[in-house]
Amino acid sequence: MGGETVLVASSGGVTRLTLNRPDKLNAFTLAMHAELRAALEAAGADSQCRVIVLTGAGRAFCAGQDLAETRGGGTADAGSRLEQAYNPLVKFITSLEKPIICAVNGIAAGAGANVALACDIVVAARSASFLQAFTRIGLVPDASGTWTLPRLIGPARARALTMLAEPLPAETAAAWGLIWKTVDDDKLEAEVSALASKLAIAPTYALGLTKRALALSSTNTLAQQLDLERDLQRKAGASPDAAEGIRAFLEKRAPKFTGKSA
Ligand code: T3D
Repeated sequence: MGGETVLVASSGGVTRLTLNRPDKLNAFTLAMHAELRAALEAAGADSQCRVIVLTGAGRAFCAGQDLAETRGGGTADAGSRLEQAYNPLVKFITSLEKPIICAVNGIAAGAGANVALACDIVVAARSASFLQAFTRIGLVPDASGTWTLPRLIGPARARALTMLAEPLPAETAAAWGLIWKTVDDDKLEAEVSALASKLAIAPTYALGLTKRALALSSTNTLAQQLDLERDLQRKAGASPDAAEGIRAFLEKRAPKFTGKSA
């Protein structure tokens, strides 16, 4: 299923989206953006889908913007592509109240790195790397890199990473807290499938509210965040999954979550 540039496969509550321009290291074209957005929106609206996995075909995850398309389209207003394609993509990924796992199967460069880092749980193959390639070609980091990097790894590392534009090995990325973990290349598929299967039977509604709370914490004061936690706990506490989770605990059995809000 899906289009030419994004493959879509759904099974057991998991929707897997594969960026599919392996000859060009899955660099983003406007066509790929459109297919990815359509696939993400469909997964978001699909009540059967409880977790999304984003990965790349071939030896790379994604090499960022397709620079041949950039040159072909003229460089007069590089900001307009962000406005039309990258910014809505990052906003969609970060505000979707379902978990998104990024399986970084190889190099993630430019906006490809930052789209990966916008996902909720990032697992990388040990041979993968993250490259803030932008300043190599006279551009500034985008797709939320200047927001995400200092928050995840601190300003000193964010400055060096973006200004030197050197590849960061996946293992260092994990050691710095930029991503969740690395696994041996031949274990990536199995590791991500296991995580996705676990999340596919988790209380999706509570996961979505958790994602919202963590996102808002970056701008909230402690007092605002405490109020938010109270409000979200009120919603989660009234959900059938909370009733089931507590009942299952007391009955000493595994819970059967539906993922629904009511
Ligand atoms: O104007 C705007 O749109 C603003 C938005 C900007 C967002 C951005 O993402 S800017 C950053 C764009 N990305 C880059 O600058 C990275 C460019 N790629 C590379 O530096 C290298 O390809 C890598 C370090 C990622 C990997 O190097 P390597 O040696 O393993 O592979 P390669 O030989 O360079 O690439 C293989 C093929 O993919 C090659 O095509 P060919 O010659 O075999 O037909 C190469 O041209 C193509 N490719 C790789 N990255 C891109 C690309 N083609 C178009 N755009 C790319 N970004």
